[in-house]
Amino acid sequence: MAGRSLTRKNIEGRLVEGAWRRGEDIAIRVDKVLMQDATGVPACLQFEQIVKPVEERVDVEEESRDGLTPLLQFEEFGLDEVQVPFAIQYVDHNVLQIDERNADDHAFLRTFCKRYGIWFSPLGNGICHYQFIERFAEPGTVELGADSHTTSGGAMGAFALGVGGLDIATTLAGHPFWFRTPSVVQVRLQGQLEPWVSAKDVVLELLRRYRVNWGIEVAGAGGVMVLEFTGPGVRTLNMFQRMTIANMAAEMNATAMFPSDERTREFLRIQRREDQFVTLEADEDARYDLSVEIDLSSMEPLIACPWSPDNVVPVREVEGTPVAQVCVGSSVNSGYEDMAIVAKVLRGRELPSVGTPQGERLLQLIVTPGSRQITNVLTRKGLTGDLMSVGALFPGSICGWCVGMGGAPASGTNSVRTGPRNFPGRSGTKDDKVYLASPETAAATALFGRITDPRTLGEYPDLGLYDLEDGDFTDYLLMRPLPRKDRSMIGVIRGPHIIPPPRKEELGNTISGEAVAKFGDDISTGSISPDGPNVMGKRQNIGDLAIYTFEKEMPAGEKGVIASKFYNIAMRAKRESGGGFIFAGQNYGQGSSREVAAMVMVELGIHAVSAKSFPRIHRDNLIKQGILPLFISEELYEAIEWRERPEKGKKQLPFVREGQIIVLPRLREELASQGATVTLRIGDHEFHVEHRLNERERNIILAGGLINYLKTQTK
Ligand code: MIC
Repeated sequence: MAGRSLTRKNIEGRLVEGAWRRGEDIAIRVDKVLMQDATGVPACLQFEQIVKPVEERVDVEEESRDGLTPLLQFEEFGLDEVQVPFAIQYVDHNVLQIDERNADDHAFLRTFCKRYGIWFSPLGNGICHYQFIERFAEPGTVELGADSHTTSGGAMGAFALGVGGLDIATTLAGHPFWFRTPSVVQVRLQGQLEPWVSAKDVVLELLRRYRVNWGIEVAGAGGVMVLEFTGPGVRTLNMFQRMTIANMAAEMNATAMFPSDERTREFLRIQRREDQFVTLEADEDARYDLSVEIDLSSMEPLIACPWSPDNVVPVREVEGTPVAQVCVGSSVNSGYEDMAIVAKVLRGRELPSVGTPQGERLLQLIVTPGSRQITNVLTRKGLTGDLMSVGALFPGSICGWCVGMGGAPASGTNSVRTGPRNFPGRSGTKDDKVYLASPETAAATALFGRITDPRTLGEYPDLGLYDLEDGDFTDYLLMRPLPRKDRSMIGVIRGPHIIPPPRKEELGNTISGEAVAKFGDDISTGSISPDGPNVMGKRQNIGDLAIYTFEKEMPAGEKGVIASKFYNIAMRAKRESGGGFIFAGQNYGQGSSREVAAMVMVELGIHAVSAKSFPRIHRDNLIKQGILPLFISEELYEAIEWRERPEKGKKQLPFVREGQIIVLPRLREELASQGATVTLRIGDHEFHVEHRLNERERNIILAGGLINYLKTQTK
């Protein structure tokens, strides 16, 4: 037998069903689960629906009295605790607390964790992937997270995957995790990075070469692509550098896998967890689906220009571009060295004055270290002080500006950020222009107020050693699971907005409805269900959340007509035509794992989304909510008529002509009989549309979603 990749070894060690055959479904045991607050609330509410629907809302004041009833129901099912060895819930996304919703959600999650045996990391302790790597990730384990950047765990030699909240809920309820046998791509690293060139540049280089839909191209519909890093260059990268690369593998529709070697041991030793170290690497003759090579020594600083992480050019090509804001840290590049380099470059200097459409002002610098532990080390070494005296803002260890939670740049200004995504409007500003770059480039840019190649700064400063002293650890902030016997009196607190999500019914044989929108390529889940405090804070109530669907793409009041809001269009179609159909180009649903981007479709009566391609997570999320993802042909795409063509030079808006009725006349029959296509009619035209669903996925769609499907399995 040919040698095995590290990914394969790891997965085969946990197989419950199926065998490693590319593209075929397998089920594995999961060791560790992580959730964050923004995706965790729907995940926990669905966990309840799986084990037993909680019919009544328990009011905050009634916590202790009503707390017992649902618990007894869980006990009936033998499920009074989660069924994975380790699960943790973080609060790091919905943190602005602009009204009661965020705080009520935090209380719900805290008490839910207490009740069901889940660890809880409170607001301020750290960003999920950073804190998790520091304290919990282990080489050779399988980690699932309700956050697309869970991929960061690949830095530790774990198989780490971002998934939808419902996958998390089913895992917590004791089901194995089903997915396609991955396609494994070897990324062989040679050489060593030159000073001022960083791990961010390595991942930007991958994005520049292979683009955001690489994973879709390599792994196919529903497939998982793993970038497995090998070669002599790997050992030149420390844990935080590996995390940067693994984090942004998500941007290519992939996850990453690094070997567990001396650098891993070093990190675990610093974290006082050296006993969890094991050496792990691929066999020398491991077989890969594809191999690519990067020579670290020949890399130069790169930057992703607006509005896609793969719109990458060398920094020197955009040097001099004026910048009014620099943000460092958050989801990626929030490690010790990432922060230290900015502090060292700016130490004793002043932030520059920059010209903006709103007049002259000081450049704004926002710094978000990945965890309180990292902040403690920076503070002990005087680096937090350096940044503060320059004037940097410290909102805490939160996702913050990366997902539009504050820090929106002023209109018409450029922002350089070390975050992972720069989709249009994600920062919170409609006409934003966000560039993604390394901390080195960000620091040089902050110094001059214009994009600057950091290699012009001279000698690379000594960043000091990353080490930890007793006082740097923050484990005391974590809430550990209570002993089982003490959980019985714990009530789950539900604020007034928290309600169980809607569910679809079993699929009928014929479905029909109206075409409600037609999009171009690369629509992100952040465009489907928007980022930012107002909308992300409403995920505990899908009915409320649905109102904002596609708000960035189909603004309310387009030409002053309120009915052009997507919500109104879809609700009218649901009422008058029995539902809606969405059409789109390539890579529909890229980016965040937020499954609410599929859940709102249930609320809005959407039957199917037909697109040229889908990234894995969003396609999975649609299927699991019972929404049919179809693969549209160019002919069908063209057959859907726009409401009006734009004037020359203007953007095509996704509005379609009203009254285009779509019928899938034999859907149930066709899916059940395992045909490759389903029939779709528009007026007199008939199309045979590919669904690319495997047997399990077909059954989930037939049942009206994963929760219904699981119920049919346990009957
Ligand atoms: C992101 O980077 O887009 C987020 C914010 O972490 C999301 C999570 C979310 O939408 O809640 C993700 O990537 O999954």
